[in-house]
Amino acid sequence: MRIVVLAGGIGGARFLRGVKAAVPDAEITVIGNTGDDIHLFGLKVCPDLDTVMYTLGGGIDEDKGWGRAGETFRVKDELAAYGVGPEWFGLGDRDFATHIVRTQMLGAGYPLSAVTEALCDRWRPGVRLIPMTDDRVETHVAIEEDGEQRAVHFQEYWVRLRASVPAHAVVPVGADQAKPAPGVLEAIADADVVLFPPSNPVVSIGTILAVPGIREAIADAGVPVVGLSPIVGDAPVRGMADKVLAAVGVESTAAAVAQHYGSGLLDGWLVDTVDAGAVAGVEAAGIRCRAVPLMMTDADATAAMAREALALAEEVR
Ligand code: GDP
Ligand code: FO1
Ligand code: CA
Repeated sequence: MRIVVLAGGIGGARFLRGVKAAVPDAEITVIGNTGDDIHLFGLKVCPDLDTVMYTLGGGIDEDKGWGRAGETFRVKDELAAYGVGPEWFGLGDRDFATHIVRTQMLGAGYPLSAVTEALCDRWRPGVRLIPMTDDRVETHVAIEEDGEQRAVHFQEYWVRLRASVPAHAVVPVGADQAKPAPGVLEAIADADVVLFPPSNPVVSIGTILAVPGIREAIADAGVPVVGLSPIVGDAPVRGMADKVLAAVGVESTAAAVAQHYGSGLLDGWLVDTVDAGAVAGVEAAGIRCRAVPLMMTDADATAAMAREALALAEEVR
């Protein structure tokens, strides 16, 4: 079975563990969000690609959900001693090596997709991980801080400001000019099913869908497209997705997220059992909907979510 999964960071990576466990012989292609990418200290950092790679490859810090296990921050401290920041972004010593290798290869002329493949040679994530594009895309957020309006990089909004200031718009800068990375459209066209994990609908999946051609390829693939809600009980399970949903005018409910994707894209939608009351409304909008447990508390619960998503895909096929 060929499964294509659009993935952000933590929500996508953890769900992918469930997909791997549920269908061990599946051929899984992950289209990763690169809108969170940032250049720091001359290095290219790809948080969501790395979160998927480390999580599936056994190198993730399980508590934080990002960065390397057993991490130290000596390089960061030394940089700070030179007065070189940003101090608000915690790049660890082990993680730095990944960004050095990536930046070196990019400098030698390899596209990000080839670099990602090379990094995965070490981590063996058990999926094919492809960035959504080889072109530079950076999500920026129009904010209001101290009475002034300005645009900041997504990481500054998310990590430094903790999404605590009003956001008026979320813009995937460069997406309109970006091309899907090699293999992305082919994987979608060859897929038996496309899954949207419980990733951030705006800055993870929304950004991937903003690359011209990807949304169209999914709609045209003629295969079931099934998503899982990252919103449970009208709030994100973790993080601040409610803030970026508000910025694009979408309510923080499982039903509103389904309707934001729309019946033109989504065939099936899973909501958590606490949101069972949302099922009828989603179905009225033309999207098959089921309420099942959606908390990725352990491996079994996560695999069960993947099985439910694939079962719903069979129902709508
Ligand atoms: P990020 O890039 O690291 O923010 O990760 P993603 O975009 O892939 O996923 C973030 C989303 O995952 C958040 O909006 C969370 O609500 C959602 N999430 C995290 N853990 C769970 C879980 O156990 N169940 C569900 N349904 N959603 C979750
Ligand atoms: N998230 C944080 O909240 N604080 C950090 O200091 C931080 C550092 C960091 C370093 C490498 C990396 O791959 C991810 C990192 N993240 C950090 C997570 C990252 O900002 C994610 O993009 C966001 O959490 C949303 O996806
Ligand atoms: Ca992300």
